[in-house]
Amino acid sequence: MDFEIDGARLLSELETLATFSDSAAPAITRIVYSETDRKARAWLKDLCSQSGLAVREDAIGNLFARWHGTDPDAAAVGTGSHIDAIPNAGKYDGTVGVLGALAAIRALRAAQFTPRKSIELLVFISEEPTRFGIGCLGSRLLSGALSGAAAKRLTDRAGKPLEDFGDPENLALPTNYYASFIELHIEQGPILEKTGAALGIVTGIAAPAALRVLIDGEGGHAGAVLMPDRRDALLGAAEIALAVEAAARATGAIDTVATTGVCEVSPGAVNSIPSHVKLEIDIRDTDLARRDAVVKAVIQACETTAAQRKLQVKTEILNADAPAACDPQLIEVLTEACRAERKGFQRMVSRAYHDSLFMSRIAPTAMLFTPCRGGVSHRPDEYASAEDIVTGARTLARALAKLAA
Ligand code: HGY
Ligand code: MN
Ligand code: MN
Repeated sequence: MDFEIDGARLLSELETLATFSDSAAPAITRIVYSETDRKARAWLKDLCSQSGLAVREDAIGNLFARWHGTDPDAAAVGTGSHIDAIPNAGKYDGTVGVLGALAAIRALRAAQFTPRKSIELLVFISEEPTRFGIGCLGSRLLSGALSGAAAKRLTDRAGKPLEDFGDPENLALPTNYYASFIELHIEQGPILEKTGAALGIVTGIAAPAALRVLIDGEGGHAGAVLMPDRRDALLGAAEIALAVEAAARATGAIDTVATTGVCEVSPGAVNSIPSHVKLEIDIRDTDLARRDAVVKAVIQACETTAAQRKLQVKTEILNADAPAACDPQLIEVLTEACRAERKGFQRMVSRAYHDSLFMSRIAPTAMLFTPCRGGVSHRPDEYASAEDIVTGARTLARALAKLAA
């Protein structure tokens, strides 16, 4: 069976979704639970209803859009991704997996395909860590990886608790709610473009960890306090950031990566010695033991810097998750679907994390990648070609048809 993706409609919907942004084009900023995010999700909800899907939303905003199959007792085939975006991001991260899946469902309906198993588009809330410091909040709660009680302790940068946005209790999906789950996503790396493949079949998702480090020094007048008397929190932070880089490089493995992505200095005045710094550090590896060794080395470096510079340094592990292996049968289904597409494809790991990292705990899960130019992502110049996006959506349609038959 061949399926016709309405490419023009898919691309125009991606462009419309990109207009829901709190930064000037081409940069996209769509932080979860912002007014912009709320409007984008309301727009998307309408789009799903107009496409004939039964839409429901859970208490924190995960969106479920279901095409009921002929066998109501059969576990559904799930697909989907996220539409929240970090500050100053691109327009394809997450959105291709949501609107591409909607386009795939429309193509199946247009081809008079009748699913035996229901097909459900799931739009995860809060995949990005921007507001609450932890990624994949929606899928952690849906998979039971994070309890409602633990989620209630999360607050955003303004100190607002997650509960102000919705009750995170009792959101976990029953086991075998999905018979399978496939996420379409841009690669966010350079491999597919380098090898010229149009499609990537993900075999595993790297293990992410995030740390928060709070550094307290003395502060004081930039002119009056002499150098030997200073306890400058920013210099401690600088040493720790360099230790983060050194710890990642020291493993000798190319799959170990670490980034100090957040550095907030206070009081933040040019003539006042930094008294407090907040760092947030992202550490990943495809190998769990290696990743944990880097986390340990970074915590050790914090303690050494604290002692040497007479600073108070508090470290907190925000998350330290296991890697995910994708389901071998689903990898076969995706391989068959890619072959039918008659374009180059290859198997690969995902260094970015995705909601599939947690969906793999409650259902056989796999991911389908499409190339992104120069491997650039989480930047305004993130770009995926119309042709590649349509190829990804059509390949997903094939896989969904096979799984829901
Ligand atoms: O950070 C990540 O890997 C994902 O893009 N949120
Ligand atoms: Mn992202
Ligand atoms: Mn993403």
